[in-house]
This record gives sequence, structure tokens and C-alpha cells, in this order.
Amino acid sequence: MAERRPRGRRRSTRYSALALLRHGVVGDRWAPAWRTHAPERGYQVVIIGGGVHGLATAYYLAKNHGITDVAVLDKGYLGGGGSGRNTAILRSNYLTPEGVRFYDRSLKLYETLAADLNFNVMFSRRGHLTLAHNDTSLRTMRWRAEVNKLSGVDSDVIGPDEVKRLVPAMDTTDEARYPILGALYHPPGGIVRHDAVVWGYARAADALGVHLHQDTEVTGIDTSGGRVAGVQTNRGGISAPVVVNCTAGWATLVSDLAGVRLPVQTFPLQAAVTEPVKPFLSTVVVSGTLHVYVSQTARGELVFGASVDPFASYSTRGSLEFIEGLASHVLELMPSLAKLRLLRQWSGLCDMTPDFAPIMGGTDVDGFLLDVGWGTYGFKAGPAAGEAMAEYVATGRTPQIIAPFGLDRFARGDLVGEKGAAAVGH
Ligand code: PYC
Repeated sequence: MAERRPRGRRRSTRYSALALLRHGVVGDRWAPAWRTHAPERGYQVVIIGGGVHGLATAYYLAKNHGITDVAVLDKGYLGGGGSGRNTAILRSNYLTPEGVRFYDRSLKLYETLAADLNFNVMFSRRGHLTLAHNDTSLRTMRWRAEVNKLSGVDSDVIGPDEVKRLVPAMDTTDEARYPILGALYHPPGGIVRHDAVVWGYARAADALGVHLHQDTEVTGIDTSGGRVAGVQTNRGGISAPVVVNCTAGWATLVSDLAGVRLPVQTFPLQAAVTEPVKPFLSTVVVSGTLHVYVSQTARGELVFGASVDPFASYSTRGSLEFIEGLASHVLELMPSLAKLRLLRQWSGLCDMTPDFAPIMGGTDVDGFLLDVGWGTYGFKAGPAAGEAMAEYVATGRTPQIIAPFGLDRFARGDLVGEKGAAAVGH
């Protein structure tokens, strides 16, 4: 795709140690990390959704392809949807070769993201353990380990003694109600600071000339002769030959505006965080059988999550049932956590597809593109999805890495069954 007009770049903001000290002492205002603009009448590319996927797509369009006549629209604030409601776990130990390849690319981009964006995203390689409490899950762990290794991804099945060595707080005795038979151990897995990722991409995209529009809700998508022509928003119409749906939670509603039906149902996913305690948990721990995952942040809090709620809904409220189930399951694994106090709980929206794999690429409406349907895997996928979607927009060709994830796979019956790689049962 040819560049229409170059956009104004901004001088990059670097803070010296002296400037940081001055801010601390004098307490003057920080320069905003990105600019605000009135929306223009038209852009070369409009991206709907200002989370990690939308911002990464905008950033890689500008950085890798020199396309800067780009607007990112969000109906709320940047990173206020799924990107601010996840548990920030990174891994690439998936079940299908297509999934492993894709998430491995994302993990690699995360590993160097701080240097790439000149913004500390607090990536922390921790190792990722998926516990097996019965023969069936042990078999699935072995299967995943072999698929991972064939794609060059470091994963292996380990026994209870090794689990105990990695997580001394874990009850690995035979007396446990759900004894641990083994685990899939994935050393490259880790965590990242989710809001820093959003702010880093936003700041870098802005510096390259992308326009970021918060509080800008898309109320309609204009099409003409089978092509997308632009969007209607609460701040007026914007014309664009390319519109990318990068929303989570609202993917079906936004696609409906263009007349594109998605095989997606939306479910809430709840999570919670405890008070901070001394570091004692250096790996990410997941138990599919007990429907729980836990990691410890750099600040010392334990972050927990579970399965999606058992009914489709757009509600983002927390429930007592979730907290009761979570607490009892976590204590089966690590009884010493009984004294910890929960500080907060929240929930995000997950757009679940029938095969637990995402939808990326074009639609029957020319120029209307999708990066949606991420279910419970969206945050870890942001960088690779953004990179691939930017390439798709710039070249008009589907990058190999996302070719298996097209919307047309549902009509062809060519699904990418990724349910077996879900952190917990759904
Ligand atoms: O797939 O790793 C995962 C995950 C963690 C939280 C939700 N999904």
C-alpha cells in the first residue's frame, strides 16, 4: 500500500537521571506520553480498538512499513478493555503447530520490546508450569511438549520432585486432594506489565505520527460497492479505505456494523490480586483441573485467574462464587497462602471462537480486516498480531504466520483446535 501523506513526527521523549530527580523533587507536570488531536476527515488506515492489538498494529505500520496516516479509535481510554483486564501471562507452549509458531513469535517480540519501544515494559522471564493431576492431562502435556519441541520451543514434562524444587510452597505430597503427577514446564514463559505495554506502544506510535483518539466510539461502518469506505463516530465521520477491527469483547458488535457475522460468543473472565508479600513464587503456575493460574508480580502481589464464567455475558462484575472457588482451589495447591488477603477482583471480556483460535485477515467486505476472537489468549498475542496485521495492510498479502487463522476456515471446516492449550478448562 502506498503512503498517502507523511504525518508529523514528534521528538522522542527521553528522561535523563537528572530530569527524573528534578521531577521527583519539584513535582512539576510530566509531559504527556502522546498527543491529542481533533479527528481528521480521512486517514489511510483506521484501527478500531486502542488496546495492545490496535496500538501494536499502528506502531508496526509506521515503523516497519512507513505508513503513518493512521488513526486508532477507542470508545474509552487506551488499554481500558481486555489489555487492562488480563493476568499478563506470556507463553508459547500451545498445542497446534500453527499456534506454537504464532505465540513464539509474540514471545520473541515481547523479550525485546522494552528496547524496541524505549519503554520499560517489565518483561520477566519466569518459567511456566502447567500441572497435571491425572493421566489424561499428563498425556496432553506430553503431546504439547512434543509439538513444542518440533517447533523449537523449550517445553518438557517434569515430575513432582522437580515441581517442588521450582515451587517450594506447592503441596506435592500424595496426601494432596489433587496429587500432582507431573507438569509441562516451559522455561521461556513469563509475565509483563500490561499497562506499560499499552503505554509503550501508544507513545512509540504517536512519536511516529499515528493519531490516537480516545473517547471516540465507532457507531457505524460505511461500505460502498462491497468495499469499506470509512467509519461513523460520536465525533463525526472519518473516511478510510482500510478499517481494522482490533476490538475484544465487542468484536461481534463492531463487525456487525460492516455486515460481517463472526462465529464468536463473549464470556466474562474474572481475576483477582492479593496484598503484596515477599517474593516466593518465581514461576507462573497453572492447574487446568483446578481451574486456576497464579503468578507473583514484581511488586509482590499474587495475581490469580480462573476459567471464563459459565454463561455468555457482557458483564464485567466480579462474583463471590468466583472468589470462593478460586480461594479453595489455590489452597489445594499452596496451603500456606491461607493468610493472604485479597485486595481486588475484576473481570474482562473474552471473545471465544469454536476452535479457541483467533480470527485474523480479510473479510467479504474489501478493506475491512479482522484481528479478533482471541478468547483467553489475547494479551500474549498482541505484538505478533500487530506485526502480521501491519504487514497484511501494507502488502495486501496474508503473512504465512496468520494464514491458518482466516475467517473462511469456519466455512471450510479447517479449524485450528487450540482448546487443549487453554490455561484452564473452559
Ligand atoms: O492462556 O495463559 C493463558 C491464560 C492466562 C490467563 C488467561 N489465559
